[in-house]
Amino acid sequence: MESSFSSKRNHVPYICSEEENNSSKTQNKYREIISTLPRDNGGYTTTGSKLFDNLCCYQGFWYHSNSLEGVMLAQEHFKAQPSDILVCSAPKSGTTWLKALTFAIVTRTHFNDSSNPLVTTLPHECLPSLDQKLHNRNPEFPLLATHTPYTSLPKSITSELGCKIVYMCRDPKDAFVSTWHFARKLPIYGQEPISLEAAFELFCKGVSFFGPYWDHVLGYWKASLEWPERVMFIKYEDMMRDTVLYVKRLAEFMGYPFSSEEEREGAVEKIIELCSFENLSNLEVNKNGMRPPRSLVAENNAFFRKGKVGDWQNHLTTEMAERLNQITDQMLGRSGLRFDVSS
Ligand code: PAP
Repeated sequence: MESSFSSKRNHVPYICSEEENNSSKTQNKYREIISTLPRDNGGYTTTGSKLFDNLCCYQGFWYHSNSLEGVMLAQEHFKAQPSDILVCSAPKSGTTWLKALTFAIVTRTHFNDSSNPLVTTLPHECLPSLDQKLHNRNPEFPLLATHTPYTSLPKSITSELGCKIVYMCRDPKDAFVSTWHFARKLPIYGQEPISLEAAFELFCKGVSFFGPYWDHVLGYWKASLEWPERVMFIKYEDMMRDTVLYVKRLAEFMGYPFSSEEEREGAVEKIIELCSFENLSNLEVNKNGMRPPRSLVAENNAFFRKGKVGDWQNHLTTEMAERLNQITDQMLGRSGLRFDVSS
């Protein structure tokens, strides 16, 4: 099912022309670099899953080569504008939710309940992606999204004149379990679905999509401490615990604060309801739709599994959980960032 919003939207190229973007010269340049990158995934070169066996390491992070071309293209050509808002996350950390919330907040005066694109479109398709090869910016809504680690973002974003960034992260145990489930739903890549144990070993060694997970989180965490007015750092667990508070903070940070009148009329609650797991996961487009072929091939329902805090308890042994907690403690060190690793 092609979504109505994505097929009608009128995005303009922001990096380079489509011809240039797709030119075999550009593609070959990046592919040549990618072919030289380390691929030793910590001794697990034959997990049986093409998805995990094709990861390569670039600037200290692990990528599937398809997504890396887009990252490189953005690094070379992307020019941030001060009005841009970049929605960032490590995979499976609440991206879908954060995309829906930011989109609903920014566009709230443009649509009514039934005309909102989120009703007919997977949230991922509502925001142009920085690391997709066809780069474009919606002139009306200045939102862009990426999984790219902070240190590998285009310089025009991280420079002093760059744009605002909102970042969502999640307890690594839940992020891992969510990633493993998702990977099993990508039939196109896998001959054999990867076992939980093999995926766990890789994750602990830092070999995960856009991982090491902890380095991804720390990059944005440190940036949020250094430039709090430019980088907003949110935990999935906090957003779950007090969604009203964090949605208001998010709106304010992005420059779209709710007026007292809007608050009185329940605009915050309406957005929360629209973007809730229950609502989004039950929409026809998210139950039975497919992402367009240019994106990662997945059924839309793969992005909606449980949407709960602490589901790791149903999948990880006590030893596995302790090991991840220890790595998390060690990696976060004295950064000041904590997940509630005792739960
Ligand atoms: P992505 O990085 O591939 O875009 P992302 O959205 O970050 O995926 O992660 C998916 C997780 O968010 C899933 O978690 P689970 O596997 O533990 O269930 C998914 O269920 C959850 N999720 C999706 N939409 C929402 C939502 N509206 N509210 C809360 N959680 C959500």
